[in-house]
Amino acid sequence: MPLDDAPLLRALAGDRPETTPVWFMRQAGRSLPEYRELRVGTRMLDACLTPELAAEITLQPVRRHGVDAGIFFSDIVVPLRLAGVDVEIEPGRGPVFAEPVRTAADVDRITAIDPAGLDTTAIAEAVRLVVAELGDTTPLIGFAGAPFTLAAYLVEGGPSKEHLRARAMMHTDPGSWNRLAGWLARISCTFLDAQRAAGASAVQLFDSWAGSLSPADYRAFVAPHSAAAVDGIDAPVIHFGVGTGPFLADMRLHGRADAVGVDWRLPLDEAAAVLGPDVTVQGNIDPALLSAPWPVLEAHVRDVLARGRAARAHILNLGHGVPPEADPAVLTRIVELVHADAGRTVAPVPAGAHR
Ligand code: 1CP
Repeated sequence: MPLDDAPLLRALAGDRPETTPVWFMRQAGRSLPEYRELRVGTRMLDACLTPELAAEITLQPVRRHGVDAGIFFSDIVVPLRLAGVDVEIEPGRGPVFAEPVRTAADVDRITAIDPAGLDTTAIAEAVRLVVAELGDTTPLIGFAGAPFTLAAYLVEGGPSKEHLRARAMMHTDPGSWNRLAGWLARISCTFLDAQRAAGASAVQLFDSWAGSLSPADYRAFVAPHSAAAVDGIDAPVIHFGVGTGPFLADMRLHGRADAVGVDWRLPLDEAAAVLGPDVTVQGNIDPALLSAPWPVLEAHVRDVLARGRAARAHILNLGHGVPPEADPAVLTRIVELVHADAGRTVAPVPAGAHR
């Protein structure tokens, strides 16, 4: 079977394969005992930049769960590390920058680095190892952080709740904001390009924190830079954010996104009604329900599948990443349930019919 016939790629092209493709954001890592074992003694970013290790961690959830895609094991800040920016990932916390980028002079300094000069050798090698192992049945999804989500860490210096400093910069110094976000778009584009060139079949742009923005700020200060991050990437694009309901249609990036990822707050039939007939939806099992009794979770998964039929095509996923404490056996059981569901034979449900 040529890789183009893989359910994930068919769904991204707008088709409805026999079974709904399923994968999980953050399926690699944290929740898997075999991951925790491999990671002992290796810092997160060092693991990302060791090709054999990154490849093996990428493959672990594919083998264990039988998901329809691998997601490359890396992090949104890896290309910044490759650019020479002083960043570490602190266990239990997340990305931390030694020098936050807050002033016009800080922006000048960081944007003087040429994104085209990044050494992506280790990334390309890891992707090649994964793709060779996955063969022509399971596609690999490459990914990058969207400029706003990267800026949310870079301007603050680390994780924050409301990303106030990045959002303030848009209004206090729009020139600096646009230079920074434009540079981050080129950094992420270089990262995506390296993964695509080495064999990734599709890419996902993570704008995890976009939901902290107003629709007006999203449109004016963020969407153009996100579109630039995927500009020229010759592969289907999935665009994901959390809490983006108020500006979901903008997440299509004027047609550049082949699929839009929806979080657990918005039922997929309602999302499909907003997104229209030209885009695939991805989502949106509530990660909180992974710990619910199986009959409760099963009913929820079936409801997500039914509502997903309102869209042109559906990729089943969680509404956000796998929580670290999730039981991996539950994820495997979801994959089995989705693969046993003969989605194609069921007529599409009109938007809103479930309410
Ligand atoms: O020591 C560890 O194991 C660190 C935990 C960890 C892991 C496993 C981090 C730190 N990043 C990752 C891998 C990772 N990050 C992947 C590949 C694995 C997979 O998806 O299967 C991906 C796609 C990411 C992307 C990423 N990093 C996002 C977007 C996705 C999302 O969950 O919204 C974000 C926001 C980050 C930043 C980040 N990196 C790590 C953490 C703990 C965080 C979040 C920090 C915060 O809460 O702000």
